[in-house]
Amino acid sequence: YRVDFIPLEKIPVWSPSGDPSCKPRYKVNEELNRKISLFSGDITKLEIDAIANAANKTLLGGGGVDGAIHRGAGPLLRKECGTLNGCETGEAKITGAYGLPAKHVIHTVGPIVHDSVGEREEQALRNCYYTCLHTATKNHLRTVAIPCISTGVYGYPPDQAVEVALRTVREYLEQNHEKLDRVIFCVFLKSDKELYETMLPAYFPRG
Ligand code: AR6
Repeated sequence: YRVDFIPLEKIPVWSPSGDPSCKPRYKVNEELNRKISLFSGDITKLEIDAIANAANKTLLGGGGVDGAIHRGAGPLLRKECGTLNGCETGEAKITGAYGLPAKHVIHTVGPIVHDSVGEREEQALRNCYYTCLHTATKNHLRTVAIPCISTGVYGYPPDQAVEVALRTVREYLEQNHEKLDRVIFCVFLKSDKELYETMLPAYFPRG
């Protein structure tokens, strides 16, 4: 047991504070609202069923959140990743989490944005979120945290990525609410925390 591990019980369900700065885009659904959290910090500390990794196609490690996950998990993660034959953009592969407090890592590969976001990139990012949730439910995992995929080194504008993330999770939960207990949006930058706080009321409005 390590004191800096964060169990699910310590991660509050998201609840909006103050006036919503955004018009709702979906109906009020308190059941879904209770399944959402916004966690600001290091995803590798979360003691939950699965954390998603914003990896690259080799799955052999890298910088950013990928680097943090591999550092925390230790060399056995890289060893298992080496048996997976990589991963295509928009797809996901699941592994153990080894030295991390989570039970599994779901590795996904986001799109690289060169100049502006097109249909292809948006669809690929949507696929990342969808397939992470689908991989979790297929494996009977009920609590999952997802970082801001593609918005670091891969250059996806965070203000556009947040909409894809929230929309995809909302739609997935509407179809599969009985299969998941919690989806945690894990933000690392203050600017992303603010973006999510602004946009969450549009996708998960309160009654
Ligand atoms: N916990 C949560 N989020 C984090 C952490 C952490 N410990 N560290 C960084 N972030 P990035 P990408 C945030 O660049 O854009 C790697 O080299 C970060 O602030 O990690 O999908 C891979 O191997 C940002 O908001 O992922 C690939 O080559 C978000 O994670 C490439 O980067 C994603 O930033 C993938 O690029």
